[in-house]
Amino acid sequence: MIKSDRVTSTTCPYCGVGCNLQLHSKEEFIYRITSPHDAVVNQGNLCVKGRFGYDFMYHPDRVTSPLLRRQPQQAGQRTQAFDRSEWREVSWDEALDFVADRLVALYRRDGSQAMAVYCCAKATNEENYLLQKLFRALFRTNNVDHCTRLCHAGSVVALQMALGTSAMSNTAAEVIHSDCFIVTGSNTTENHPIIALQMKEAVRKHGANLIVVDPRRLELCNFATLWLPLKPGTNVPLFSAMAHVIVAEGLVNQPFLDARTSGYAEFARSLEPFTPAYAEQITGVDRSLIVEAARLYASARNGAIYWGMGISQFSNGTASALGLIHLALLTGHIGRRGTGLNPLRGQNNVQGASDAGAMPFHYPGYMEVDKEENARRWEACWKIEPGGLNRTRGLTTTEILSNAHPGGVRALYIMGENPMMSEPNLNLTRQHMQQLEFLVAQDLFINESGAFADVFLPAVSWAEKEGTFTNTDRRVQRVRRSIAPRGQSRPDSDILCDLALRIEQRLGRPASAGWHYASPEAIYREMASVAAPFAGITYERIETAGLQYPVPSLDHPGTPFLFAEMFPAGRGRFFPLEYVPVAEEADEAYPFILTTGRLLEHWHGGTLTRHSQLDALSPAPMVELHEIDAARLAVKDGDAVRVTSRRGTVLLRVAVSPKARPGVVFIPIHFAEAAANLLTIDTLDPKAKIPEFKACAVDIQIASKQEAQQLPPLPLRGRY
Ligand SMILES: Nc1nc2c(c(=O)[nH]1)N[C@H]1C(S)=C(S)[C@@H](COP(=O)(O)OP(=O)(O)OC[C@H]3O[C@@H](n4cnc5c(=O)[nH]c(N)nc54)[C@H](O)[C@@H]3O)O[C@H]1N2
Ligand SMILES: Nc1nc2c(c(=O)[nH]1)N[C@H]1C(S)=C(S)[C@@H](COP(=O)(O)OP(=O)(O)OC[C@H]3O[C@@H](n4cnc5c(=O)[nH]c(N)nc54)[C@H](O)[C@@H]3O)O[C@H]1N2
Ligand code: SF4
Ligand SMILES: [Mo]
Repeated sequence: MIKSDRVTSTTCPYCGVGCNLQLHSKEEFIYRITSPHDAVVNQGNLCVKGRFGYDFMYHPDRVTSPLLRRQPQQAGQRTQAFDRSEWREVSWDEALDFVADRLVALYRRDGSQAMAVYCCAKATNEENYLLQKLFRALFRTNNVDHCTRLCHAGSVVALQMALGTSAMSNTAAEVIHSDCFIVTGSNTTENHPIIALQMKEAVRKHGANLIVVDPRRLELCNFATLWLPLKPGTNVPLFSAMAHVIVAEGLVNQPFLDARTSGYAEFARSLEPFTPAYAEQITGVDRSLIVEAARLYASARNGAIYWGMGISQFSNGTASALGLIHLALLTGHIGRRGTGLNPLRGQNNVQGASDAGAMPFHYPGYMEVDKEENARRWEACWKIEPGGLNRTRGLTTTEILSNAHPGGVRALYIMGENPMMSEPNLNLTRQHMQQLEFLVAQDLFINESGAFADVFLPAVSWAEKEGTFTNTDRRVQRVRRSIAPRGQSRPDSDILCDLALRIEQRLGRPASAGWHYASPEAIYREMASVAAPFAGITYERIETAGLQYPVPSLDHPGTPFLFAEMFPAGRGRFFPLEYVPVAEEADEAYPFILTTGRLLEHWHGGTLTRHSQLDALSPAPMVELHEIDAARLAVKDGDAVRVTSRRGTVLLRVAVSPKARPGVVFIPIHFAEAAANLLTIDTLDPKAKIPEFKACAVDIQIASKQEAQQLPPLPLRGRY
């Protein structure tokens, strides 16, 4: 019988903007996505991914029954299996018993340090809460992390150091209340498209001055008052020179400095060498532009800063983010509407996964794992004996894999991540993956990492489950089920509770009743009962529109902007900076700087978007070059080239682009057949442990005719 059409209100599964979606479905088929004009976040606007990128759910490659590898895998000799014939379909009981047996056996043999988990910034808050609870409460390990490590880790560490907290301080839509805003290291048009619309509105309708600081000539430059095209990796001298100008010209906000900051005098002294002339030498940006940008931002009534991966993904990522924080502290452009320090969060729920404790240093609510009182509170909540939880900080994402060897990490559980595309230096990452003794993948597809697994557990997409996502401006929003799970696939939360009970039984722990939840909301409320910022959030309160945490009590209205009165750390702190160049500069053998990033139509390793109609819009790997470089190499648009670094090589087509800067080439990260991370360097920021994804040295050679024939033609896409 044909049921009538349903319309289900939910939240977009792609980026951190968190647009409201209405899924139109008939029976178990979603046939259209729209958004209402009164949607708080996006006012009815959607980008191409939110509107058309949902059909991956129905792709024949999607796995909808549990799978075990036919050929048992051994540490050191693990292989990749994409072909379904290499797997055996099994029942959920067989799959989960197998996972529980193997995990418990390895835990008994090698202890908690041998266990590790990657949580999932695409899954819900509730699911991430459960997964970290499972590993912390049952395996007593803090080796819990997720893709935030590869993303805003530098920003998070810097914000924690300077202010004592790390989320975006203001609401993105407040940009229309700024009279000057800086966008740096963020290709907002392609990666946070709806926020980019609001930025353009701020310029065109409200007359704001936009300052773009980015090596590439981004689409937003068309709206900018100033564009500072810096050389990749030189954020620290650029922002320190702006600070130098602000101090030297007396543009500081003295009352704010006196009342709300500490360490200014020493910091001001440390700025002396960072003259605009010195910065021009290093960054390649004309000194007059640096001076003008500093004046424009400092003399604004409400100045704001928005930033992305071009700040944090460097071995000097923490210092780069501190450079921006200093500008806000010097000028007092923080703590009011239309101001702020705004690291644009990437994945739909990377903010939420971090909030829910998917981190090696923090329980849910950013409660440090090495503080006794925090451990005590979670022990009480999880009904664990006092002293039972591990008080030692765990390994980060990158450290988990590099510690995959006998005596180190032996078992890895991956819920919805793809390190074999997203980690740097993939040839090395592959060796690490092979060293694991046991690997579980819980996903919708067998991606490049799941192909190494012993067991595959089929999860459902966002449209087949209930829960919450938290967007980039700390807004907790509902995710609702529109259609039934495909095949035997199950929501991550179901899989995890079922598995946890089987593990508890094997560990001989008394059945704790800690894994029977009446609803996803019951999971959320358990987390909110200990994690103070979420105490006032209930599903009823976010029925029609989300709430921005902190929401400390049930009658609190939520917090659109932070720091009106003070910083969580008390005073905002300055940290004198040194300029440390990137690990690998261009040289004779590798004469170009490679920078990597994203395209509008695709998502990371492509697991979702390349199984969607979106792939037709951008089906081919490519390298963007400036016309001067194209002439130097004697190549033209569409020619096939080989790009090689000290670590690997890829084959792709040339896209001569007005966005490129001479000497700097750009490769998008979405294409497994020419994975950008075969080239990137695995140097880490010492504090945040984030890899240097945004700069390494490469060489470019014209490909042979045979090689060229392997590549599809470039799409006729509009270039943004
Ligand atoms: N379509 C699409 N949207 C996405 C994603 C996706 O995969 N596809 N991913 C999401 C995720 S997880 C994230 S984290 C965000 C990322 O969103 P962005 O931060 O916008 O990501 P990138 O494309 O990596 O671009 C970063 C920018 O940094 C610039 N850059 C490079 N070097 C430097 C430098 O030294 N200094 C400065 N100031 N800039 C530099 C690059 O030119 C580029 O414009 O996007 C989210 N949105
Ligand atoms: N060179 C280079 N490398 C980079 C970057 C860069 O700019 N340059 N950016 C880095 C950044 S910022 C990030 S965030 C990382 C991203 O790195 P990852 O998080 O590893 O990448 P994704 O491709 O988003 O992986 C998400 C996986 O989750 C699955 N999935 C989706 N929904 C669900 C769900 O509900 N449940 C489950 N169980 N699975 C689900 C998808 O099928 C997919 O396999 O990449 C990093 N790597
Ligand atoms: S801007 Fe982000 S949240 Fe909005 S529709 Fe596009 S991908 Fe989805
Ligand atoms: Mo990210």
